[in-house]
Amino acid sequence: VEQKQLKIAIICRAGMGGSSIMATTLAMRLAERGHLIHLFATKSPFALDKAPENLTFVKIDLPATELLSGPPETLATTGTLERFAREHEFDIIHSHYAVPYAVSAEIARQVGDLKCKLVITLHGTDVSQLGRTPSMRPPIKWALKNADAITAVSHNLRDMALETYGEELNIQTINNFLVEKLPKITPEERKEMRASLGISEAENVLVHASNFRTVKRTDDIIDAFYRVCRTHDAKLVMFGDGPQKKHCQYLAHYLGISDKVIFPGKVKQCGRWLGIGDINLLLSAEESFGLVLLEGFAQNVPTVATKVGGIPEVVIEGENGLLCEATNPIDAGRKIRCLLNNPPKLREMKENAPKILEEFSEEAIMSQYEALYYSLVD
Ligand code: GMT
Repeated sequence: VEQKQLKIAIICRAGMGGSSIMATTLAMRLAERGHLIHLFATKSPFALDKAPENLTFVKIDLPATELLSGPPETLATTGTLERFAREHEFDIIHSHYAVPYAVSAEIARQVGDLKCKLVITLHGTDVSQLGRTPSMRPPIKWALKNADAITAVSHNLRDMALETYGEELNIQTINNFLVEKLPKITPEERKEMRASLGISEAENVLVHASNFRTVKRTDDIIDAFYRVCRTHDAKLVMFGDGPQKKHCQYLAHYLGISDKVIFPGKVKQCGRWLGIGDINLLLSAEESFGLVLLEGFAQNVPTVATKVGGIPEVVIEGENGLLCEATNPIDAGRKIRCLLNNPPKLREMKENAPKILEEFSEEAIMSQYEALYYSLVD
């Protein structure tokens, strides 16, 4: 049976980050499946390369005001959504990241007396940090209570959300997925990409990619690497940019390892760049999922990652990585050395790394979202 075409509004953060990649890719794939999609963000999301025919990007205009301390994003999103929802009669509004989009969407429904259903996907700090902030929790909880469906990107995040916002909520886990369009780098490309950063084929390379927010504990990465350097010849490549980057550069300099730590900044197709590495480091203090781990696995790069949040749902100890204690660079350094000291084990883990990706395929996860939408509108 032919399934009904759905009219869906998706709202996402425009800046660098996993939630934006997930929401944008979801929007593109749904449009490719024949649904009519409007994607809302304050600027064109970086993962939106070429919009398919059924996808319209809507820029949320943030009015400049000298009166307030920042642009009123919540209201601008509300007003834009409400206007488009009336005109296009959306079946569903799907907010990615609860703050402020879940709240904006629920206000839009009430302001415009809209009949559309509301789906909210929780991504991480909208629970772990903002959910625990007294000024934020009540309005977010209000939107969650009124939503027709709530999803969280890992079981751990779902459990934390129930604890934070109330056990009475019905929250289902729909995991993140690997964006499959990036082909694996070839050995020749790996050689060239390494050479472009001054790294030879034989060197041990540790990689990291993030937005350098405090929660990523990028300074722990430098500290752990410093400990590895005492016994091993290696390089560390830290892709991305963000608030802690300068501090990391200073720390590498202070520890006398700045010639071994490379900061290429933001790179296109970051997932492919991870393929130059032997181990992908993610030492976050908290992490609801860790999309970057899937990107590494797709390039046969296992990980040393902290045992926090949803990371243990993605990292199978000894198969695609090793887990270490959070905020403990000594432990992280030990785990990295353990892999570098055992090349056959590291080789085996590189081969095994992509196995877990079957669970997190685009096809599997897209079908779960589509099934959820149909369960709400049928
Ligand atoms: O929650 C955040 O801090 C931002 C958010 C983002 O926009 O990327 O990151 C979260 O969502 C990603 C996609 O679901 C997850 O892969 C990240 O693990 C998660 N970050 C944290 O939990 C710190």
